[in-house]
Amino acid sequence: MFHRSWKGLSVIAGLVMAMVAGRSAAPAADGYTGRPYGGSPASIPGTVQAANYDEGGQGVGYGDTSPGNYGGSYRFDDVDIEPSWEGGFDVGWIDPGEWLNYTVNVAASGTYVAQIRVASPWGGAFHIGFNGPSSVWTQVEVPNTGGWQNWTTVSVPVTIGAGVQQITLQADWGGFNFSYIDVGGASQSITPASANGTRLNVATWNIQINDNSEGHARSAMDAMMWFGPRPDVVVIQEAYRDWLDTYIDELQRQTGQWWDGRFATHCESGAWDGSRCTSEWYQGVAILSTYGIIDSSSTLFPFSDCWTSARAGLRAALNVNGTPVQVFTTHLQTGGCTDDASARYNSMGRLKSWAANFSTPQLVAGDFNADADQIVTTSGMSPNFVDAWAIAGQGWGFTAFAPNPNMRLDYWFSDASLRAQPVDANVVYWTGGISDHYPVQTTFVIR
Ligand SMILES: [Ca+2]
Ligand SMILES: [Ca+2]
Repeated sequence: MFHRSWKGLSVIAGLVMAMVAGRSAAPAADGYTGRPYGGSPASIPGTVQAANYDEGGQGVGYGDTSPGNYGGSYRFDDVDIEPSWEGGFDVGWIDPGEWLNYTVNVAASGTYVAQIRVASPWGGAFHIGFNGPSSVWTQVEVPNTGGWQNWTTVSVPVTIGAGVQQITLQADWGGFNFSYIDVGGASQSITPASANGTRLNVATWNIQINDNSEGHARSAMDAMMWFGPRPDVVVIQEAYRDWLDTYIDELQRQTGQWWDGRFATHCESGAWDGSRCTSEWYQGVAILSTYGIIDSSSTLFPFSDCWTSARAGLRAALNVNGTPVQVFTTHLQTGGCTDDASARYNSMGRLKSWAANFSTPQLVAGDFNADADQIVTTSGMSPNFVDAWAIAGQGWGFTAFAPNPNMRLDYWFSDASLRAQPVDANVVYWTGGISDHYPVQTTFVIR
């Protein structure tokens, strides 16, 4: 499973010898003859540029299937490099099986988030590895970003050891460009061996307010309590302002437990006066929880669409066995009356700035109305938040619209510290006729 340039067995042998000798510095892969570009290993945490792969040539620093550099930029061996529209350079013309090595120096062992900047008109997949003290070899999917220079960030948690080692990026399927890897968000408090921590089961659902009857409100809550595992926290969009107490009442009836809740309404169309909302809409978002809400607040993202002049952001701080967990939700703009994509990116920018005022761990859920041909939500939420589906979900995760979903509109994110670690995520492909969206269930381990 390890990359052929790693000499996997001798790496393991070298590591065992190092441990026996009690050395803290881990050995580089035995027999590896590549040298870091520019003379010294790139520092981790930090950013590694795609075009700065190791010196040593074909079969050592890289494996490239076509002679020469198709992009004609930056370096002149076989790796195909072109200028990136975001600045700097990217590696393109990536074919399945091609690979690149990067010698890095990891300052401290721990769990980090590797964020890889990619662009692709149809999607792809690659493996990222850390050898030597780390033994990481994991697959990362590249989404369709809408073009060769439409960049997004894909994230994966990696638990790595300290010392000099190689990062390897190997294409499983080609068809994407790659510009850099940023490894950061180290948290010594996270260790993979630690199974303790609280498992927090959560679900988000756009419950479709076309039917705003009390019966519909109760049916939606009732349905969510049938999910397995049963959610401890429920976040809803297209919720009806007047039913907050009804939502809570139905959850309590179904579970026999006490529930807490908060609601925030969007601002009615034309009612944003430049600094405040002069008239609330009937529709909004809610956070409902079996854990007590110890603090809450809301804000408005004043970018208009067909229905509203500003969309609500809601926050509730939950007391999860003594750890305050900040849960946020929103429902972003849609309808095509204005530039929805800009409105959503601007709203996500506001959401990130707002969330930065509060403690971690943080979770964000909602309906981002993120049609793949319009926006890339993971990019809008990056680098502050990591898409839980990318870490713990299986498959595409399409949530809209019933009965033939082909869009991912609904998400759970966790902040990049990953103190809320996603360990399971699934779409509940059943709506009971309640909604045109499917709910997204996720389990986080809170530490
Ligand atoms: Ca080439
Ligand atoms: Ca190539």
